[in-house]
Amino acid sequence: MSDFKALSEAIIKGNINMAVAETQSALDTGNSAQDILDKGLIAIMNEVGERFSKGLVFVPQMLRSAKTMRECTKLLKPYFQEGNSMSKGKILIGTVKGDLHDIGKNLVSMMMEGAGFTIIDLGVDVPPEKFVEKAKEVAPDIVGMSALLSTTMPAMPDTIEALRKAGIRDKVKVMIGGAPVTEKYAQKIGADSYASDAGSAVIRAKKLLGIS
Ligand code: B1M
Repeated sequence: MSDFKALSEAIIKGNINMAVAETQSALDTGNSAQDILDKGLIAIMNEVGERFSKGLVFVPQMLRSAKTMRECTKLLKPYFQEGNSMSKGKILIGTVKGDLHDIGKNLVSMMMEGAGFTIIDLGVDVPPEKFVEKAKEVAPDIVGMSALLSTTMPAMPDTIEALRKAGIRDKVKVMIGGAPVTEKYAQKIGADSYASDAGSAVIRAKKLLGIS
């Protein structure tokens, strides 16, 4: 099985063509899509983050690596389809106000979709009132929020409060996630569920809605 060295190099350099070719080659040589995602793409983005913390790469390079990773995940999408069935539920998802990170949110959406949920994706930098407006319109089963910055995490309780003020808090379940978010934080702000990664987000969403 691959050590994903060439893939890692391509993503760090932001070489989309090479990274996509390496992802395809990893699939062709028998690596599972889950391993490519966890041991390859996500591990490499963590490495990019560490390099950024050390001042070895800067925002434009980080952005390029993110774009490269996004292209690679497209190849993995078909492998996370659980088969065609009726929608298991509606999930309204977005990255919270002030936050532009969307790779994690997109992976969660991809896995949820693969598991049979209908996804309504509000994108990034979503203010509480936008979550409320769309939730009123589409009546989701779950409102999902993602935050990658410690400075944007407070937008999560703000959104929960906005849902409460709009009178729809008890009509939806709230799930949160993102690298700085914890189970403890979810409990503190009154979210119904927390997931540390895209795979467990699916498991937790099913549990929230009583689906096995
Ligand atoms: Co940013 N960034 N960034 N960045 N960035 C981090 C998050 C950081 C940890 C890097 C570092 O310093 N080591 C740091 C945050 C520190 C902190 O607050 N704790 C940071 C910073 C500081 C910044 C800026 C402030 C930098 C600057 O401008 N000086 C700036 C902020 C911009 C803004 O948002 N307003 C910034 C900008 C960017 C880019 C735009 C360049 C780019 C994002 C591009 C994009 O997303 N389209 C970027 C990137 C790529 C990163 C790192 C390197 C990678 C993030 C990522 O995609 N990880 C990141 C370092 C790191 O995380 N190690 C970093 C891979 C992804 C699969 O993981 O998103 O955690 P993650 O998602 C996981 C789980 O968390 C979970 O499932 C996912 C899949 O398993 N999950 C959920 C996520 N959402 C969920 C929702 C759920 C359930 C589970 O339920 C609804």
